[in-house]
Amino acid sequence: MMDLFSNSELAGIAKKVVAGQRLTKEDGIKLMNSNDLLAIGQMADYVRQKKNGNKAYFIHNRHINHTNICVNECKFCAFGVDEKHETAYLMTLDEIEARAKEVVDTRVSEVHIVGGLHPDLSFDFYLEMLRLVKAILPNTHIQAFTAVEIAYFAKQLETTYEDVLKQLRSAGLGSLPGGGAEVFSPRVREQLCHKKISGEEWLKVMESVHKIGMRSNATMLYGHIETAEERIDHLLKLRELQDRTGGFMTFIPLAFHPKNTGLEDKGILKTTGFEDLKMLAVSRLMLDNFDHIKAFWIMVGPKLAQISLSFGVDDIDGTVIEEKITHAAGAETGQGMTKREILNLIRKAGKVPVERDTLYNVIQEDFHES
Ligand code: V47
Repeated sequence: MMDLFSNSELAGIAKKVVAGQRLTKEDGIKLMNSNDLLAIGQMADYVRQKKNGNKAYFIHNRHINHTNICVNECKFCAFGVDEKHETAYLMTLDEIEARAKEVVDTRVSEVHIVGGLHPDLSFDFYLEMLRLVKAILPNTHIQAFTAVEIAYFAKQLETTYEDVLKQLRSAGLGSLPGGGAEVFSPRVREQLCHKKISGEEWLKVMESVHKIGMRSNATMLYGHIETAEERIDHLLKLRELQDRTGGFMTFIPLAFHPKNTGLEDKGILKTTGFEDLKMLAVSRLMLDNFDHIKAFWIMVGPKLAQISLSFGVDDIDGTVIEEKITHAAGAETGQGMTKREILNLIRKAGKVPVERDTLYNVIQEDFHES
């Protein structure tokens, strides 16, 4: 690999990657500002190969977004609305039960539940929701509530993050997804989501999650007003927490979708394939202590998610079934993919498909061609 890059502006970084050395903030910014996508991709692929061999992971999951009612009013979000908005909804426990029952016979191993910050829903509703889903799907892992929701519950109950998390865990919570991180930069948050908890607070919630022995994911919403430096700072803050706790499983860069958001009329366009691949590959290179980098196919599209398997990515999420957050913001992808379609994408990329559970235990890896 070194020979290939000996004349490249990235030769110094390639040398470090091959030697397994940690990249610096300056390296990260240089990578973000470089257009040598193939060099960046090849380095990321080298790291991916070392960490995950030829395996590409997916999960049989279903998403449930119980409410879009949210007090936070983030400018980048087209999903959250005020209680009085014509599209406002809150699923009843019966409706949530029906969604869980839909997948009883389908070997779904994970239910992913996130929603808005509802102004007056009691904490008991969430506990009841978890108990209900767990009763219907006892062998299914529930990955639910972003760090932002956990902080909101703790504030409402005037208690600690740990206390909230332990109560939710007793009701069936298995792990936390990575949403709500956005970009940690106070400048970006001030402009886009000033009501949302700060980046430091998001990290504190995750530290509590890891402290009580639960795992979680991490995300970054990119492609709006953030700078290359702010992206790298975000990755470095995650890397620093991961050094201390080891609790993160996967990092998922989330490609911003502008339609119907407060940024649509600011001239911000959808992210492009080039940027998406670069962001995924740079994430692989900077987050040397994360085992997995995931391309959420709902956001980058199945075709790009497939290509990203040669650019540092080893996971393309899963069947999903019903997704509301990105689709509210104009996603043109389907609502779900079948296992057969996922297997085909992975195989045609020359990788070995591995169906995993939420915690990356292998469910199946010997798939017969079908
Ligand atoms: O927290 C909001 C983001 C997140 C938009 O942990 C938007 O495995 C793009 O976190 N365009 C929710 N993104 C989704 C999420 C997630 C998805 C899949 C897997 C996992 C995981 C986590 O979506 C929100 C926010 O950061 N978001 N609006 C938008 N217009």
